[in-house]
Amino acid sequence: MEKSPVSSVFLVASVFFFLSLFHGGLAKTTTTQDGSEDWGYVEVRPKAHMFWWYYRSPYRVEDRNKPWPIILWLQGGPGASGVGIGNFQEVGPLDTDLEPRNSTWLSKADLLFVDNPVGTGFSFVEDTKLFVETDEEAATDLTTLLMEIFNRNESLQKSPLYIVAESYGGKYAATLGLSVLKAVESGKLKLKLGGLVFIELHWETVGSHQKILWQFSWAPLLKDLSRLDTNGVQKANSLTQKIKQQIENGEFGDATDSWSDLEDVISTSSSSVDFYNFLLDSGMDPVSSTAAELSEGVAMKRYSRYLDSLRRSSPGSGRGAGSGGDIDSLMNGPIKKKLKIIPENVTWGEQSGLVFDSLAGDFMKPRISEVDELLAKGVNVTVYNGQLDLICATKGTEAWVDKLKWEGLKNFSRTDRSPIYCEGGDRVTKGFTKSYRNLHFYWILGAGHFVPVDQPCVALTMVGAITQSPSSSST
Ligand SMILES: *[C@@H]1O[C@H](CO)[C@@H](O)[C@H](O)[C@H]1NC(C)=O
Ligand SMILES: *[C@@H]1O[C@H](CO)[C@@H](O)[C@H](O)[C@H]1NC(C)=O
Ligand SMILES: *[C@@H]1O[C@H](CO)[C@@H](O)[C@H](O)[C@H]1NC(C)=O
Ligand SMILES: *[C@@H]1O[C@H](CO)[C@@H](O)[C@H](O)[C@H]1NC(C)=O
Ligand SMILES: CC(=O)N[C@H]1CO[C@H](CO)[C@@H](O)[C@@H]1O
Repeated sequence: MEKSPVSSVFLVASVFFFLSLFHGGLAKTTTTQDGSEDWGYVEVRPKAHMFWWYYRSPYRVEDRNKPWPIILWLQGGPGASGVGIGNFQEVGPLDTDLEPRNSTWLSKADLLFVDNPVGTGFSFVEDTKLFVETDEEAATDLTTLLMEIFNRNESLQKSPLYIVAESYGGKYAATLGLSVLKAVESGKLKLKLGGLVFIELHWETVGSHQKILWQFSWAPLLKDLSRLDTNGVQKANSLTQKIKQQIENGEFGDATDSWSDLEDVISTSSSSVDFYNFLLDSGMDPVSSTAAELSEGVAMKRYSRYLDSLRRSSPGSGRGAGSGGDIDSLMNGPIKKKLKIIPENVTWGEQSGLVFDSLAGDFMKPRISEVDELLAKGVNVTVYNGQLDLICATKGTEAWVDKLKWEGLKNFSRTDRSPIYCEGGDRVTKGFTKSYRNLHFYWILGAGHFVPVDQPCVALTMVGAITQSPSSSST
């Protein structure tokens, strides 16, 4: 893609102080010291309002050959809030205690968070008929949002946009990637697409006659890890057969329900293995249950248990934010107050059951042909996977990659991996990576599903490399 110098001119948002939002009168600024953050609603369709929040990096470097990148973060779910979870629990400038996060991805790029699709987080619809029912509809709404934000900000247009997704967000990324390319080609959208990055299209199915790779990988993997025995594997297998049959029959909604049953069976047989880190028990890892990247039924159960334990044991309770690290109180309290534009009757929730339900018919549908199309068009596609992730097990992701029809796949498979280390850290192997032409893969060691939370340092190194960020090192 064409490179152009980054202009330092950027439409400035106001500096916001958290003054008076904290008991004890403790004043804080956000870590974007130059104060450039901005947020708003875009009415993506009549009566459908999508919320976005943009942070301009205070670490911007001017480099003629390497424009400063922008990352659009897509949370999964479907229905999980990027503005809350991705921002405050994973990669944004502040954590849920409103303390600075030293591993924020802002040190490599500007960050754009969205509550996508409409109905998620602070986004809302004035009529429940307006929820999206397919990934394509979600992509169309997001493209409308990008037009609104990018078309009138010339400085933004000089930065390449990287779509970075976690979990179900990977499915959105594939459809959004194509939708953005189309809008750019037709002149409707003015931006440069830098590339796509995602993990874990774990609901992905590959053609009706092939295996459902991720779900099929759960039981054998857990058996190898001593977390399931043969009896447990047998119970899981009868459900995976059922899912396979339902997919073949095109019963995608039923397949989504069976997927949830499969999670339950595995959970019971394994004494509650954590789907986000197979070394842990459910609810033990720092984000999982609040992030609710789960089927709704299971999510709700674990979610309340996790929040209860958070309230009891939050290391942040009694500190500045007064939210005790509870993201729900944070978003509906100090953050809502700071943003000022959230309608009174819109309550932030980290996972919208209505949004999930509305997408249930699309949930199990594959997006691999979209990824093939993007690869054929020369778009850089990066897949990353945490070693300890179960719900999107690496085994499944690798099998998924093997099903690509992209002409470079054979050579990709033959290419050797290189070890990666944490930038500025010691020479401990933190993962591996390989690339062939525009397909890239990162294996991140010691990380579960929430890679930037479990391995913040190497995640930052990875994102700097993918976006070719001109920042020399992390801050
Ligand atoms: C893809 O990424 C590589 C670096 O990994 C870069 O050299 C190349 O320019 C990128 N291609 C596009 C089309 O952005
Ligand atoms: C962030 O801080 C922690 C401890 O305070 C430290 O171990 C870690 O190396 C720091 N990370 C970065 C990216 O500076
Ligand atoms: C909030 O209330 C207004 C009227 O005050 C109404 O028009 C709107 O639909 C409500 N929004 C939601 C999400 O309930
Ligand atoms: C694969 O690699 C071989 C050997 O380097 C090369 O001749 C061939 O053109 C490559 N094929 C593709 C499709 O990239
Ligand atoms: C994200 C961003 O900076 N948006 C700005 C784009 O330009 C308009 C018009 O000047 C501003 O209002 C936005 O804040």
